[in-house]
Amino acid sequence: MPNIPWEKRPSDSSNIVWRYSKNPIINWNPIPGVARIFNSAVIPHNGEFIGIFRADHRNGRPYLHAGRSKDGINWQIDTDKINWIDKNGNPVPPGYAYDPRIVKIENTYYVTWCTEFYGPTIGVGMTKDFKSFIRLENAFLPFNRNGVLFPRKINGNYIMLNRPSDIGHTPFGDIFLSESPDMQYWGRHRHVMGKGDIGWWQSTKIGAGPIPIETTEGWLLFYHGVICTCNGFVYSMGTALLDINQPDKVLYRTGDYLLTPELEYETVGFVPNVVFPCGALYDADTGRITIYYGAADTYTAIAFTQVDELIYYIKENSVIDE
Ligand code: BMA
Repeated sequence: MPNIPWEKRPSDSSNIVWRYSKNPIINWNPIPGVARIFNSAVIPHNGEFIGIFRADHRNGRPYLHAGRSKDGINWQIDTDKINWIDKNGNPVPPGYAYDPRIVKIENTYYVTWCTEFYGPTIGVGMTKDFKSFIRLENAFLPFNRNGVLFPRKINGNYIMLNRPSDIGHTPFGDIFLSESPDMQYWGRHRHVMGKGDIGWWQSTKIGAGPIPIETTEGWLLFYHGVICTCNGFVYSMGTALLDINQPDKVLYRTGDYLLTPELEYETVGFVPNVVFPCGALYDADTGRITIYYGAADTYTAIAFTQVDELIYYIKENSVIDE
């Protein structure tokens, strides 16, 4: 994907991850009836890009909308939410839906998100053409959030990172991994990594972010980490490398965040102080990575990094706290 969004690191910056100078790329009231679009996921498609967006409607409830872009920055987002159907073509009632991820596995696009099922858990759906969207079984019992599939089967099974949680705002949380032979039955649950005092920014809870990126050094994972301050939660972004064949094994993990709320669109908004990555584009030839993140539960923003520099950084600064 040579045409993924890209901007050079500013000459006065030595950050491993740097923000797009024209952030945010999606602002307040982006389409009729929708107040805010954030925490959203993107994927390459026919030389262009498709996004699955978390759109908080003016009634306050979040739904998923599809969108298209030639450059990954300017988006045409459908004004209608995605209407899921079941395998027999019958409409599935739209519950709330938030924090989507999208991945292509063997010619099928899978979407996972936080769905309504007697409380939040992980919904799963698929599409081949972005016209009909078929709802599959929910992956887990309530309560669970941050369901993130790997982009290929590992040892014959689909693998999903996930974060057991509660029905509220969850003052705890580690990243687990579950396996499925058929995208229906999930089991062989494993603990991947915990919140930790290795960095106070991730001391309350953590959750997987974009689809893990396969590299020669392991699965590159971006995740969010949360601290509970006297003014509430603050969401930052960290990174880790997981073993290629046994991805519940953490090889390296940084103690410092890569991105934390600093700029106005991250610190001021519907929920202040949130940086929440849900999508990433990777060009293997140049090593460029574009990360899509929600800012302050209000905006969509992007940031950039270079894979070889990032991996070097993770290895040099690794602090494992398992
Ligand atoms: C989490 C999710 C995210 C949100 C975050 C901060 O529990 O609801 O969608 O970005 O809280 O409000």
